Amino acid sequence: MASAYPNSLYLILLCLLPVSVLSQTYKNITLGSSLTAVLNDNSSWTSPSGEFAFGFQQIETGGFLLAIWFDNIPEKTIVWSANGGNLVKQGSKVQLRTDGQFELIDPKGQEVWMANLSGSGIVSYAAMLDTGNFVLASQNSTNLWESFDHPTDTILPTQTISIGSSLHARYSEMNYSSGRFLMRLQSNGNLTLSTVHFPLGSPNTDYWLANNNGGGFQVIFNLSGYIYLEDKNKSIIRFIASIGASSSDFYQRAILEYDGIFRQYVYPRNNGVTDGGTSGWSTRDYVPDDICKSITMQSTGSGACGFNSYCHLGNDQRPTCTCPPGYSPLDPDNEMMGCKQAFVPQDCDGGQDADPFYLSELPSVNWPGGDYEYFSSVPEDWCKQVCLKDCFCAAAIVNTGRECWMKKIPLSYGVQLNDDFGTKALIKIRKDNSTTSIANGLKEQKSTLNLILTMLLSSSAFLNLVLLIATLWVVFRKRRITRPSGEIQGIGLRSLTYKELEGATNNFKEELGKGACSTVYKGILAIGNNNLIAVKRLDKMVTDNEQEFQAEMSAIGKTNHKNLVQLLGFCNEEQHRLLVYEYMSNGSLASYLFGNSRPSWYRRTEIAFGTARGLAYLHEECNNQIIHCDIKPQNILLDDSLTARISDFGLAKLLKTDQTRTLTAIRGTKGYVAPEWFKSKPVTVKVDVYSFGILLLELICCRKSFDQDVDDQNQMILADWAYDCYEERRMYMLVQEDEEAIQDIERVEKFVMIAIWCIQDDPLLRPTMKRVSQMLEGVIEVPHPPVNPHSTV
Ligand SMILES: *[C@@H]1O[C@H](CO)[C@@H](O)[C@H](O)[C@H]1NC(C)=O
Ligand SMILES: *[C@@H]1O[C@H](CO)[C@@H](O)[C@H](O)[C@H]1NC(C)=O
Ligand SMILES: *[C@@H]1O[C@H](CO)[C@@H](O)[C@H](O)[C@H]1NC(C)=O
Ligand SMILES: *[C@@H]1O[C@H](CO)[C@@H](O)[C@H](O)[C@H]1NC(C)=O
Ligand SMILES: *[C@@H]1O[C@H](CO)[C@@H](O)[C@H](O)[C@H]1NC(C)=O
Ligand SMILES: *[C@@H]1O[C@H](CO)[C@@H](O)[C@H](O)[C@H]1NC(C)=O
Ligand SMILES: *[C@@H]1O[C@H](CO)[C@@H](O)[C@H](O)[C@H]1NC(C)=O
Ligand SMILES: CC(=O)N[C@H]1CO[C@H](CO)[C@@H](O)[C@@H]1O
Ligand SMILES: CC(=O)N[C@H]1CO[C@H](CO)[C@@H](O)[C@@H]1O
Repeated sequence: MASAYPNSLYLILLCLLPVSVLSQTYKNITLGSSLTAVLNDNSSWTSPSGEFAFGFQQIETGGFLLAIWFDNIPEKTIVWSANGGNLVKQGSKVQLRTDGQFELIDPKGQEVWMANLSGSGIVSYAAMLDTGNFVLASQNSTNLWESFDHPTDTILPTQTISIGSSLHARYSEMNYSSGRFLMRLQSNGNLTLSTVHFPLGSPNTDYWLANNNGGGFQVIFNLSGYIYLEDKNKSIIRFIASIGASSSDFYQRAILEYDGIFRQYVYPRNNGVTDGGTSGWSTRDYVPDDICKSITMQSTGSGACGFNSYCHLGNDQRPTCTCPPGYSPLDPDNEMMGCKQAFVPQDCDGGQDADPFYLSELPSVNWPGGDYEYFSSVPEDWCKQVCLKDCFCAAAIVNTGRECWMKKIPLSYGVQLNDDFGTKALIKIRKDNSTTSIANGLKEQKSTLNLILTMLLSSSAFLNLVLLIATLWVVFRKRRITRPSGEIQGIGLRSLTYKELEGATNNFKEELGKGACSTVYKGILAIGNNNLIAVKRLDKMVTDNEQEFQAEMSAIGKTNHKNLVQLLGFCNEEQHRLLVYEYMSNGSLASYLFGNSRPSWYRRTEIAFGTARGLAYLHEECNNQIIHCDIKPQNILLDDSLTARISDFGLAKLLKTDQTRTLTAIRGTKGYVAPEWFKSKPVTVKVDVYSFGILLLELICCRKSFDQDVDDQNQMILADWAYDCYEERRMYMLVQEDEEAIQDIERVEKFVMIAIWCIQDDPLLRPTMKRVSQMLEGVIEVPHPPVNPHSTV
């Protein structure tokens, strides 16, 4: 690769740098060595520290991958492979031949893969290095081949991507064949992510661009966990992962995943020591932010998801591909691969027999690709009739602007929108199939009722009866005795009946928690990605305005962030107001933090990062700014992977406490409430910053903000004590007996400084949550906080 470019000398020097540093630690693999793929045998060549191994990994029954993986962790995560989609059978062999060629052969002796040596010289040994680089070197230790120069989908610290190099996403999580996405540093110096003309690997559409004006020379992944594009002068053009993590504390990797997102992952090296082994790989940073919206329509290709499906971001910010009603996944194991019609399509010879089909509505969904006809200024009903009668029409898209698009199969670039103009998709489905949705069933019932009414009205003999029925109808509608289940409000938010929730919670049997104006129950319901739900029953509601409630639900439903507990649905029926959330298996931060065993310092810092990011999102990034008003450990929940997820957001407005400022109506909880609540100052997002500051101190010290049982009176109020310790430069007092935190005392101090900034009496002095988040993560410096927080006005 080097010889093709004018700056080859520079490149060779760069390549040699890590080698010379590590050359003493080689464990040489000599000419004539080989490894054989054997079932349930993990013979491999490991690096001197044991961190990486090179050898065969069994991927499925009888299929082996020649790979490099992290060998010190139970997951054995693969970072490179030679034979990707072409798994080899048991008995295959990788050998360093005596003539210096390095090859993979199948049991019959046929060559499957061979290292393409560059430069002059003959290979005299091979070595698996501690960086994760596997090298073939000559007598004088010049590398003639290295796995770092031939990346598959992953890069590791000290690895670079140079001009002309690329990463290919795999087909699915466990299928190492080339997939649909590509990252490349082009010869014009632009770094891009693009879709490919699948199954070929050639690029189709760029969906992310690091730099617009060329000039890129190399992508660097350094030992501090920063990944950036730099120019020839070593100036940083753009950070790709800018959060950072020290390689001495974490195993790290960055991978272009099969869903098209480039993610940086970290894995604590001391995993399990203080944590009970609960952590694993966690995402540090990723691009692009929202792949569903980044991949825009082109003349060919399917978009972020496969054909006929549509894309939306899941709760964990991962794209989810969903089949429309009446369609089923092509590959049940890989939702990215698109959907097929699960019914017999309309027969164009069938005359005008449109009866066996109906249109199912998908609000806020659009497939920009697949148009074959467009009408403007037409009523929606007209559009529906045209689509039903037209055997080519698979779906119609309409909006409130009286526009109508006719779509043919396959539908492409499907996406769920959130700033729509009343856009909705109408999917044509055959009636006599079992896929008829509940929503549609109810719609039909309603139209039958309308039909009966019309019939009755046409006969004067039934006038009295008509009046009676009409009255009942009005009452029926007003009291909303039954609401159609499955109705979608905003984004994927379901409206549920009280009965359904009664059933799901087994008549509100298992109570998860109780607050001032609500009780939370555990339940089982097939909704969202999981079957477990948490149902929150609002006991006290200040607002009984129907529309306001709906509007609030739809606003909360539109928020979507990996550090928020996602609202999945709600029930608004007669006097019942219930909210349905994802179930969080690891309970609240309060029980985690103040429980019997102290969570590790690393875990606590991760929770601080997560909470800060979630709040920053609520304050600055989502469409309608949301002030939480009640940040406390009871409202921070922990999911399966112990990621912090903020719950109960968006309720402040519903409970109307932001307008009444009497002491009793303060929504916040004592100890976490910002001083301006008690004064006649406006309540802003800064009240959350205050509460976060208190929470951060609790995270640092693993104790409650107010604790009467301490020996020293001065330590009763955590905020005051922390300030004293900071002022007297005795940080270690705050984390006594916490070895891990003591080791990281500089960070402890930094966190305390941030907390002191957050709890300033003057809201204007408190930083924004975005800034707090950046300071916590070390992206920006933390200035020294002003004097004692309470001394300001
Ligand atoms: C091996 O490398 C040469 C030159 O670097 C290139 O022309 C050739 O296509 C490569 N072969 C394979 C199989 O990659
Ligand atoms: C190693 O040997 C090759 C020829 O075999 C030569 O081209 C190269 O410059 C040598 N490298 C070093 C570092 O001596
Ligand atoms: C590995 O092989 C090279 C070349 O033969 C030699 O210079 C070096 O000392 C060897 N290293 C070890 C640890 O055996
Ligand atoms: C992986 O996906 C490719 C492409 O669809 C397919 O041809 C291949 O059979 C799959 N491999 C495995 C092991 O499932
Ligand atoms: C890529 O780089 C070139 C300059 O080398 C520039 O002209 C072009 O506009 C850049 N952008 C894209 C999207 O290719
Ligand atoms: C990695 O890059 C970041 C950002 O440029 C820098 O602050 C840090 O010192 C670098 N670390 C190493 C080990 O080079
Ligand atoms: C890189 O450095 C050279 C010479 O020092 C200078 O002429 C050039 O403008 C610099 N390029 C960039 C992108 O800064
Ligand atoms: C033959 C061999 O090395 N087997 C090992 C494979 O890995 C497991 C777990 O790492 C070991 O328990 C086996 O001994
Ligand atoms: C989902 C479903 O039941 N699809 C069926 C629709 O009807 C055709 C034949 O009429 C079946 O082949 C599909 O499996």
